[in-house]
Amino acid sequence: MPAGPDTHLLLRAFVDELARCGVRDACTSPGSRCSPLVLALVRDGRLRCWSHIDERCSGFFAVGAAKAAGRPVAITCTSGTAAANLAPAVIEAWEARVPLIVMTADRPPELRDVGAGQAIDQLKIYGSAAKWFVEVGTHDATPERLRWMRMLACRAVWTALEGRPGPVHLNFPLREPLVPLAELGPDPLPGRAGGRPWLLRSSAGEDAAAAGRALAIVARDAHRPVVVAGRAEPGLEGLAAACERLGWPLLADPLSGARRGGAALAHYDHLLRSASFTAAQRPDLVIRCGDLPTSKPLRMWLDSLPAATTQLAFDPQSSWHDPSGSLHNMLDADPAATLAATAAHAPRADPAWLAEWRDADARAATAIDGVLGDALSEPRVAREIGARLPATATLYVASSMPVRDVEGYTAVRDDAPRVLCNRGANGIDGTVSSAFGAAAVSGGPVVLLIGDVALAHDLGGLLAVRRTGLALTIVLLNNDGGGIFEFLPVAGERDAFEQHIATPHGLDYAHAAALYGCDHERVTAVGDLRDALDRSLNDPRTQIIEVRTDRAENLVLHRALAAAATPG
Ligand SMILES: Cc1ncc(C[n+]2csc(CCOP(=O)(O)OP(=O)(O)O)c2C)c(N)n1
Ligand SMILES: [Mg+2]
Repeated sequence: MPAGPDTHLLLRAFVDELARCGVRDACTSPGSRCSPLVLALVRDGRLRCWSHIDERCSGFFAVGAAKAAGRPVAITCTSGTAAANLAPAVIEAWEARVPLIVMTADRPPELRDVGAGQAIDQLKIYGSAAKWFVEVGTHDATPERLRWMRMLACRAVWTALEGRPGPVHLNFPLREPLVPLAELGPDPLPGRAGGRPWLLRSSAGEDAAAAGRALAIVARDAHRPVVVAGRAEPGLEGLAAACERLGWPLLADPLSGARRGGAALAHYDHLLRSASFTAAQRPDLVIRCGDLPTSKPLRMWLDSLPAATTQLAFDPQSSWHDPSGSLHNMLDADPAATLAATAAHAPRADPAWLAEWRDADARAATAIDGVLGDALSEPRVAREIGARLPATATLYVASSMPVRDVEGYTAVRDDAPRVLCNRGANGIDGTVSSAFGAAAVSGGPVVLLIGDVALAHDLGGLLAVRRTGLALTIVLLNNDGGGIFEFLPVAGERDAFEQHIATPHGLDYAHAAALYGCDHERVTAVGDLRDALDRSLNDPRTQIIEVRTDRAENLVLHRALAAAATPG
């Protein structure tokens, strides 16, 4: 953390959240580097701070207190071997399933491994005995970072408690001056109203009916709820009917499986770019299911909603998807089952609320179709595939523009095919192999929509054609490089852009097809794409259906689409 009051503001917010989450006791031991942590714990006023000379005693005292109270105890120590002296207690806490919040002080990065005193490698120092490790880093006390700090403290407490309880370890690099040089002012980002934690995490267990009743209570005062559904496996198809019954707009990424039914909206990526639309359609409750969708306008919109707008996420797999720290509640419960149960208790929303969203969605669809016309462009291919594949098919989408175009341009469809994508780390690697893996276990045909760089990256994956006897339909969008980068500011850096970022390669994929024993066909018209798709879906061989596009034209087309489909 930097010098000045920032460190102390950030730590004050962190400790404030510990107290709001129910932490009542903290253990300290002496040192210089840890003084910001000690001061924050002592000065909060709500924690009983137990002082110990020896960190080993301090750690075991914390274990005893947490065990007896059944709630997490915070513990801090200074840098160096002090942190190592907590190891026996951290190990005991892990083995005995005792929740601890371990906050070690550390030297900042510039003072590590350069001969500065009392600096050892503290990163993951407790190894697998810590349930969760965070290198907190150094930050200015901006509202965004304060929000993150509050969320971090809540996550530390809930992580220590949930599932198998145990110790979590946060390592705090701290810079001098280690004491505040002036009175700390008011908090630039105060906590939630009513003393509530920034983020509450609760578990409904298997009881969807109970969760549904609880959600109906949360939704009771909401007149304008919105559901956001992102990637989930298994899919969230069941959300569609519940949202329809409730009259709640459902902003559904195709990767959620929920882009179906009378409440689903397909073109939120365009709608949410409009300041007038977002001002008019302001929700008073947001319910998030699955991962966060890729759409940047959607993410920015969620971040920009006022703090008073309750945002709740279903998170049964502990994904903690909340990069901006805007969630109020996380619920460890099945979203589709809970919303179905909610529909039994909550009244239907005013039909006008959903109708406004649907009308805007329909207008965006008409505008998109008008701009796309019948030319074979990248978004047109995504729209066509989304409309054409049978319900029995699986669409495997590559990262980069294919996943974005499928999100932005696939219409709502009740019999939509399943859509999968490697979005865990957003890599463009291994996509061909993953699609073959899906084909190995799927009853229906598997179609892979992939860019040229991603295909070049996993060309070796095509060996599965000969070695496994499996078949894919590969739709290759070949714009000779990473088309996505044309959208970024780096595209203006012409001296390095083409060669080092866009990476054109000039590969003729007909040769790759021949090498690996696939068919290859280049299509230039929508009708030809349809024919090629239909033929391939019934063919036991693997086809590469190639569509050549131009990166610069693709950028212009996307801008025209945004201009036409974004409400004025
Ligand atoms: C393994 C890996 N390396 C690098 C990247 C960075 N990256 C993101 S998109 C992209 C270009 C992808 O190009 P292409 O597959 O042709 O799709 P397009 O952008 O043209 O739609 C790259 C290199 C990544 N995501 N994963
Ligand atoms: Mg490309």
